[in-house]
Amino acid sequence: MPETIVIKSDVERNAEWRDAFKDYDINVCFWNRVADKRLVDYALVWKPEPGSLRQFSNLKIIFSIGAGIDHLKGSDIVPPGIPVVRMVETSLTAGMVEYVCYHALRFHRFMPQYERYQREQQWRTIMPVPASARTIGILGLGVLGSAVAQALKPFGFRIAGWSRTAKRVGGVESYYGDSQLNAFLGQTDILVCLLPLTEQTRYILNAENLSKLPRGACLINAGRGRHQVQSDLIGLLDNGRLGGAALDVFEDEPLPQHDPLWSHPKISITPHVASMTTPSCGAQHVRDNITRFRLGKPLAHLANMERGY
Ligand code: NDP
Ligand code: OXD
Repeated sequence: MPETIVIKSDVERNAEWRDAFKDYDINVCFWNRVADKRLVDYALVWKPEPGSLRQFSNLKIIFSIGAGIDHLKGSDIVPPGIPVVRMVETSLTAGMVEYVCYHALRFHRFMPQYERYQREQQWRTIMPVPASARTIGILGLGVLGSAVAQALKPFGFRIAGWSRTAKRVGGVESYYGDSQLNAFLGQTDILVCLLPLTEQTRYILNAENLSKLPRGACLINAGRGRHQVQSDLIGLLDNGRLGGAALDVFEDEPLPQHDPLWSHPKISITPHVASMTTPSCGAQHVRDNITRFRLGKPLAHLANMERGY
């Protein structure tokens, strides 16, 4: 009898997910529509309720629909002993590369200022800065951070990355650990956050750290909303310490109607869409891992739940 995977995604994408598994030897069923819970072997989920995965007593692997696994942290979400695999797939990476490159180039070429001049019907020139005179610093040099670094390199920027452990990514200066954070921030003109949300990284984008950036530096946060202290950010933008911010993620999502971030003139907002898993590519990653599991091979992109990513 074929194995079964249960999927908890946005319902509008169910048909796409079903299609993406159709040539694979597996039954697909959807959340709240499982006939026999004991027959579920795998779960592919985004934000399951605490206790809800416990209903599948024979679960073998939990797959996160997203790259981040912070939605699976917290008591009684992942039943003890069940491995968690994070999402790593080509279209998710490509989407993040597009989002970050777009905003980095937008800040580099003073587009927020030119958009304001246009609204004010002002014909004004800002002297260009060559890419070679700008440093883009990426917090988190993992799957997404490294891909972004490689994509930005050909423009001629100086690229630096900060991670927990030292990295060798071609043409990227590696900074690592808490002791090198200040040196990394001190020379970063455009700061990109692609960290996972963990106890160590929570509120890392606070006034103390952001004040170490050169005056007028810009921030792109596509990691998680709880990386940034929103009131600190507004203060630094208002007093000119920061030149602008592109934010895709927020402490509370959806961003509340009356949040001051919505109307801040130096902030550009997107509703957590920097990148998204595409069912066809995401299913390929899940299928490859299930095949590895069936053959007794180690799983790829296994999350370390203790470490938090
Ligand atoms: P990875 O696990 O591949 O990379 C994480 C990176 O962060 C690693 O380089 C790791 O260092 C570094 N890191 C973790 N903790 C610390 C720390 N305490 N100090 C310094 N560095 C640290 O993750 P991905 O690149 O795949 O994804 C990153 C995040 O992007 C996700 O967790 C998610 O929050 C976010 N995301 C947002 C999306 C959006 O649409 N806004 C879409 C997809 C992802 P090391 O390698 O040395 O351990
Ligand atoms: C993710 C996300 O983690 O979309 O993949 O936020």
